[in-house]
Amino acid sequence: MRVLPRQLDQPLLRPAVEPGVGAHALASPEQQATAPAFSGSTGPEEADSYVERHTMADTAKPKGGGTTRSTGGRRRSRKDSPSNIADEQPKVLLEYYRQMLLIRRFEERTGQAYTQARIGGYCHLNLGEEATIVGLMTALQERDYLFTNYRDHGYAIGKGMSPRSVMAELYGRSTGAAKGWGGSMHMYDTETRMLGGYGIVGGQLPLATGAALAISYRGGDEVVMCQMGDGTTNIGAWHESLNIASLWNLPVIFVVINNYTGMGTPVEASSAEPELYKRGSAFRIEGVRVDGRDVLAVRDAAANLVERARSEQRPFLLEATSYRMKGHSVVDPAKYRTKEQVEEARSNDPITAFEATLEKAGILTEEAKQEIADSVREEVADAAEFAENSPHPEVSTLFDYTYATPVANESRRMPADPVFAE
Ligand SMILES: Cc1ncc(C[n+]2csc(CCOP(=O)(O)OP(=O)(O)O)c2C)c(N)n1
Ligand SMILES: [Mg+2]
Repeated sequence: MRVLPRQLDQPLLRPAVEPGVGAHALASPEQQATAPAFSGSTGPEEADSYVERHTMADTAKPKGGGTTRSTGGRRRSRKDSPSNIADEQPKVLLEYYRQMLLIRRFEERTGQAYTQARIGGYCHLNLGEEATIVGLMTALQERDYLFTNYRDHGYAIGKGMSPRSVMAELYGRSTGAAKGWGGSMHMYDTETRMLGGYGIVGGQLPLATGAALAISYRGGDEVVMCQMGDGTTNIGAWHESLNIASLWNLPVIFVVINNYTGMGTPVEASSAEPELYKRGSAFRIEGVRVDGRDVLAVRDAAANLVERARSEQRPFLLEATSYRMKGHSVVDPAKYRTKEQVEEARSNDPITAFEATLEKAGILTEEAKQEIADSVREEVADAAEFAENSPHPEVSTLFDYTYATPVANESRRMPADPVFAE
C-alpha cells in the first residue's frame, strides 16, 4: 500500500513542467516507436506561449497587485502550439482529425434524433469540445480510467467505446452501453475503463478519487482522469476530492473544461478565482491551463501530467479552455448569450482550425478530406441504424441494476457482487 501522508520535507514548489512528449496513443506501436519527440519547444518560456502553469510559487508571489478578475485566457489571442506539425506523423494527425469529425457528426446526429423524439431525457452535446476530447483521450493509456460529467458521448467514443453502443444507449435500447437503462448521461464500459457519465454536478469527483485510491492501495500504475465543467469547481465534492487526493498522493488528473459557462452562469459570476487552473493551490496541486481548441497542445499538456501522475504518484489539475457551440443541453436555446458571444464561439471552431492547418501543411488533401467525411458519415449512420433496430430492454429487467428494492433497505444481490455470492 502506498497511501502515505505527505512528508513534511516534500518540496512544495515544483519546477515548471517541461514540454512533454506526445503520447501518440492513437498511433500503432511502430508509429510510436518512430514518432519524433515533441520538438516545437525547448523551455518553459516558449511552452508558456500555449500553456499557463500554476505552482505554489505563483501563490506566494501575487503578480502586479491588481484585481484578479480577469476572464483568464478567453480574450487572449490564439497562439500557435509549439508542437511542430511537420514533426508529427501525418497518419496520426489525420486520425486526430477523423476522431474529431466523428464526434462532431455523432453529436449533430444525436441532436437531430433528439428533436425527432428518438432520444429522451437530458442530453448534453460535446459540440466545440472535439479537440479537447481527442487530445485528452490520446494522452491516456488503455489501462487508465476515465470519469466524466453528463456531457459524455464524445469521451465515451474517444476512450474506445463503439459509436453503436453509445448511440444505442442514447436511444435507450438493450444493446446500449448501459443496457439502455442509463441514457445520455450514463455511458459506462468497464472494458474500455470508461467508468461513467454522471448527472450530478461533481458526482464523479469522489468516485474518481476513490478509484485512484484503489490503484494506489493495490500498487498499480494506472492513472485516473476525471473530467468536469467549470461550474463544478465550487461544489463541495471538488474541495473534498482535491484535498484527499493531495493528502494521500493519489494518481488522478482533474480536468476542468472551461467553456466559461455553467448552464447560463459565467465563470466570473461563480468563481472568486476565475483562473481555474489556480484553484488547486489551496490543496497544493499544480495546475496547468491549455487552449482546448488545439488538439496537439491538449495532448502534450495532458500526456505530461498523466505520466507525472503515474511516476510521481500525485494529483494534477488541467484546465482546458473551450467554447460551447450550442446551449447547455439540446433543449436550451441559449437566449442568454449575446450575438457576439455566439459569433465568438463559432469563429473558434477547433475542427475548421485544425482542418486549415492540415490543408496548409499539405497533409489533408481534397481527396483525403472527402474520404474521411464519407467514412465518418457512414459510421454515424451505421450507429443510428443499429440503435433504431435494437430492441428496448425488457420491462422485467427494470430493477436488475438498481440498489432500490421493493421493500426499503432489503438487501439486494447485485450482479457479480462477491459480497452476496453464495
Ligand atoms: C448537484 C447538482 N446541482 C445542480 C445541477 C444542475 N446542473 C446540471 S448541469 C449544471 C451546470 C454545470 O456546469 P459546468 O460544470 O460548467 O459543466 P458544462 O455543462 O458547462 O459542461 C447544473 C447547475 C446538477 N445536475 N447537480
Ligand atoms: Mg461549463
